Amino acid sequence: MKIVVLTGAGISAESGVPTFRDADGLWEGHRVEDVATPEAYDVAPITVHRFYDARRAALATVAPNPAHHALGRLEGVLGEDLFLVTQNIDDLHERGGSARVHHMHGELLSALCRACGRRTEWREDLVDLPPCPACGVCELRPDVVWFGEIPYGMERIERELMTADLFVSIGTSGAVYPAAGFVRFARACGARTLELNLDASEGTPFFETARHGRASDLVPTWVDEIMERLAH
Ligand code: BJW
Repeated sequence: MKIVVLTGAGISAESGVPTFRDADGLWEGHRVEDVATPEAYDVAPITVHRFYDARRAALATVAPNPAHHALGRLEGVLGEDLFLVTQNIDDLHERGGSARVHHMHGELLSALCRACGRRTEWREDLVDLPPCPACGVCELRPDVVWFGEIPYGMERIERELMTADLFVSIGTSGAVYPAAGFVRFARACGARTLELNLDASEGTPFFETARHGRASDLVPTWVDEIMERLAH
């Protein structure tokens, strides 16, 4: 059985990483257009760097929760028959045991050089405008995908969706495209579809089945069900 799992901010919420569109979301203290577009970065790079530097530093204070660990267990059983694509830029899936994670919106622990295009693993602040280790130019930006930019690896994602038997969406509001369109694409290609989310989302009507509750409860239960099915 080939499974594609899409995750969003809701899977990391119980680890203490704020979501984007809930009441205490990330954009509460920062207007989206101040931090999440390339145009905003051009106007105020230091503001944007401070925002992402703070989030990068906060990663050290959080840990994966049972939902991340459950997906790590599932990969251990399914191997390449599981494709995990996340909109999240944190590293909680990796720390939860998932070795192959497709970060379609980039990664906090990576810097992108605007001069040479090289992506470099990065754990320090960027606010002091350090030089790119590859070309030496001081044009490093957060390696994340902002509005108006093309998410990473779309062709690969489409290929995986086309061959999926099951598409599962976990902890995402279904408000941001192209990820919000995956459920319809997967369905059109013949996959079954399941939503696991805290409550009804914009995407809920497009799923065959939806279960609502906390990811730390829903995901381990669902993974146990799949493992049970695979064992028989
Ligand atoms: C729990 C829980 C718990 C809480 N347990 N659940 C008009 C129509 C269609 C599209 C567009 C349009 N106008 C513009 C567009 C395109 C635009 C877009 O979608 N805009 C919308 C606002 C309409 N998209 C883009 O520009 C994208 N690029 C693009 O389209 O390029 C063109 C192209 C595509 C493909 C091929 C070729 C060309 C880029 C989008 C980039 C998004 N970037 C961000 C920032 C990343 C960096 C960062 O993290 O700072 O990505 S925005 C932000 O939203 C972030 C997230 O990944 C993304 C999605 O948010 P997510 O994960 O869903 O979080 P929330 O907070 O919204 O939801 C959390 C959910 O969890 C909620 O439902 C809760 O209930 C739930 N939850 N606790 C389970 N404990």
